[in-house]
Formats: sequence, structure tokens, C-alpha cells
Amino acid sequence: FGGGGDAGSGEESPRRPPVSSAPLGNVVPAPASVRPSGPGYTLAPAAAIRVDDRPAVRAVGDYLAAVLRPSTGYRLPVTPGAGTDGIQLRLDPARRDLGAEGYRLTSSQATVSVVAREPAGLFRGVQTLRQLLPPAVEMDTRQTAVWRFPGGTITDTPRYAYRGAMLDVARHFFTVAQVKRYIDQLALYKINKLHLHLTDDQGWRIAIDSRPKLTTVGAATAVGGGKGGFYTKAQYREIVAYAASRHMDVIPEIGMPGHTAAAIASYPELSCHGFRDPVHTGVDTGFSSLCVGKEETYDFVEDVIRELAAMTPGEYLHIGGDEADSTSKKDYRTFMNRVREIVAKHGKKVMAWHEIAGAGADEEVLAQYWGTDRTEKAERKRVADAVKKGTKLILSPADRVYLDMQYTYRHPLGLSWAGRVEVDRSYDWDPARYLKDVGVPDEAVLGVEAPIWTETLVNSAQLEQMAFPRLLGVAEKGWSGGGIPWAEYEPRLAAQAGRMSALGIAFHRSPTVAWP
Ligand code: TNX
Repeated sequence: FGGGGDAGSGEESPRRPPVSSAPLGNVVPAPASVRPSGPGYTLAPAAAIRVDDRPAVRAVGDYLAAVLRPSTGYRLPVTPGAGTDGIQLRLDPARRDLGAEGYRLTSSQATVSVVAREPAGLFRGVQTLRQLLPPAVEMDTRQTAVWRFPGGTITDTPRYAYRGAMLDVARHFFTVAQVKRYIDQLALYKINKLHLHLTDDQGWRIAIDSRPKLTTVGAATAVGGGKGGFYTKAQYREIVAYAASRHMDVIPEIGMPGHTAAAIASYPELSCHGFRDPVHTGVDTGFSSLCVGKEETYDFVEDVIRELAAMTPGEYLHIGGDEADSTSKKDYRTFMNRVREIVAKHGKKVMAWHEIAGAGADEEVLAQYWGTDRTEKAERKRVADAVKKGTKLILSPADRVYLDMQYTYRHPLGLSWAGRVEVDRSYDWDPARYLKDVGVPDEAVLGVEAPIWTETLVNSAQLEQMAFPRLLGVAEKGWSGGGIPWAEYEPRLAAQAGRMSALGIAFHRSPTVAWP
């Protein structure tokens, strides 16, 4: 398989079958406990994937088979029932220590097995299993290799329950196929939440039956004035189901009260001035607002939230709340609190950008912090005050984990308002301590999320160039915690090069990493 590399670098590594697989534990994110022993299990051409006879376990078996069959060329039947050979996927409800997503992986001469308490744990364990095989396993054509799993036992549980990635499909639209491709890439690194930024000034991307103009008018264009797009309800459900098959929740975001030019273009009565703003095609922010004083506004929000909640099996709806620079403080508070009631009425929990702290957030709210090293203390203190009232946090520090930030000033893609963020800087933070100086305890942090905003990104190759390899570092912060030094992470990251390349990901070959 070819070497990875920035698009156009033209570098190719020679094609040769890998001779040995990675040692146990050479995976991203780092497992909690790794005990090497023995030579491990070599996959036999006639091996079966043995599973418990439950649909959710068979589904994990089928998923693993689909990963392994093309490159190994083996048949790998997924077989319910007992047996002591091949690959085994088993549930053990007594393993309470493994929690909702943990697993234990054992590779011995006779078999490699994954045991978990829940199907989600088996799925996460299968990602580790994949990474223990040579990178060529990710190819979609038959490869020559010794498919050996290094020997020993990995016992692994996640540090944080929420390990997210956000994709902005509003600034530029991404098709169902493109979103599925990203979901598959995220799954390999044990991400379990996909936050979809569905609406913004430049486009409304989700069909709402009671408000048809949102998509006939509001979805017509994108940043730069190009082609827009939107998901039908059937397509949106298809994304949700696909994510669920990867044990990933979709969290839809409807940005409000700002970031609403596309909604106002569709329904001018939603603005206080009442005339039709065009759908915005620039990249500036902060100029649009729903009209807080009009009842029509809440009828609209109710329609949208009702229909969205009905398509959302997950517990959260994200209501935006950021950069409401054209909404007065008082109006902002009024608006956010009314919207919170509407979300609660439809049985969902509120997630919002951390500005919601200024509207009196409490234990009902999950706030997403997107500050930087330069964020003023007063703003961070407001977040800490909300935490004292019970608000929980997701951390997305923009100068670490915004995947749309340029790597360097020379890099052609991305924005730079939060700085230029090379791969080492992106990894250099600890969620447990990030807001400690203003009094936020680690217990208030539910997890981390890596947003990718798409003002400058129009296709999968560009998304991947920005997301990879920084996304792996965020995934590790979420799964393994923030305590691992860069020097320990960097060689493990470097070892992912072949795997990303085999998956067709043209990742950024950062000079901060000693790639093979
Ligand atoms: C800030 S982060 C925004 C977005 C932009 C992004 C670009 C946040 C809550 N708002 O509107 O797309 O920066 O990096």
C-alpha cells in the first residue's frame, strides 16, 4: 500500500508485505492495561468468527468479517455457538467492571477473543483487534501477509463517556455517503458521538415537513454561493442508523438564535425587521438573529424541535447558542430558556455552546466549551459558575481540537482565528485540568469533542487532510485521558500511517511526527 501524505506530495513507499504485526498495545487510543504474553494467535484461512447467538453480537461479528474478508481473502463465516478456536466475540454480563464500552481482548495460540459486558464494548474491542493486525488488513483487495495478533491480554475501558466529533454540513454540504465514510473513520478510533451541525447562516440541511421552505429556499446554496443540499428525513434516518451500527449516537444541532440567516431567508417573519435576508454566502458570523419577542419564533422552534426529536434516538439536541452578537443579553437569556423548555417537552436534553452559561445554565444543560488559551477569565468563570449549578461540560478547546484550524500558515486549507495548530500542540492538553484554574473539577467533564467547520472544506479528501491525524489525538484524550505524554504517543501515532494510507486517508504528514 502506498505511503500516506499531503495530497500532491507524490511520495510512495515500496509495496511489500508486512512481515510482523504491531506489538500488543501499539494502538490508538492507548488501552488502559496491556499484558503481553506468548506468540499470540495467527488467523487461519479456515477460521470462523464465533459469536453469541444474539443479533447485536452477530452484527459486530458481521462488521468484523466485512473488515477482514477483502484483505485476507478468507471466508470467515460468522458462526453462533461455542468453540475454542478462531476469533470469538462474547458477552459476559458478570463483567460489571467493563461497563458500557469496555472489553477484554486475549490472544493466545488457539484463539483471539473479545469479551465485553455490552455489544458496544465488543465493537470497541473489535477496533483494537483490527489495529493489532498489519495495516494492509484495511485494504479492500487481497493482500499477502501473516495475519498474527500479538499474544497477551488487553483490558480496556474509556476514561470519558462522551468522545465526539462534529461535522459542519451547513457551510458546505456533505452527502450521506461522505458522512458514512467519516463515521467509519471515527469508529476506528472509538469515537462514540457524531454531532451534526445541520443549520447555519449559509444553509439549512434537514427537511422539516411543517416548514418546507427551510429546504426549498434555505438549502439552495453554501459558502461561496455554490451548490447547497439537504437531507430528506429518510436520508437523515439512514445516517442515524448507520452511526448506531457503529455504536455511535448522532447529536443534531440547530443553531439559534444567531446563525439563522438561512431560516430567516426561508421565513422572513422570524426576524424582528421582517424582511427577507438572503441566504448568506460569506464566512462572517454574528449578524443574524431570530426575533425573541415574537410568538411566531417559538412556533417555529417548536415545529423544528418536535420533528427533529422524533428522528433522534439519542438523548441530546444541540441548540447552538453561540456568537449571538445581534441578540441583546436579556433577549438571549429569554430565548435560550424558552427553547430549553421546548426541548424538555419533547423528551430531550439540551446541549449548547458554552455561551449558554450566560443565560443561567444549570444541571439540565450540557455545555460545549470552545474557548482558547486566550479566552478571558471572566468568560471561563461564567462557565465555572454554571458548573457549580450542575452544568456538565464537553471540552472542545478551539486552539487544540478545532480540526478546521490551519496546521501552519503555509497549509492551504482551514481558518486561523484560534491560531495555527500542529499535531503536537493539538495533543498537548489535559481535559481533567483544562479549566481547573477557575474551579472546574474533572467530574464535571463528560468528555471531549473535535469539531470540523467547513467554511474552507468541500470534499472528503479535504476533511480528512484536516482531521487526520489530529482526530486521533482527540480520540485518545477521550478514551485514555489526558495524562499520556506526547513522547509516548508520537510513535504510536506514527505507526498509524500505514493504516490511514490503506484506508485511503491522505492525512497531513506533520513534521512533528517521525513517520515511517
Ligand atoms: C466559530 S465555534 C464558530 C463557527 C465557525 C468556527 C470556525 C462556534 C461555536 N462558532 O461559527 O464556523 O468558529 O472555526
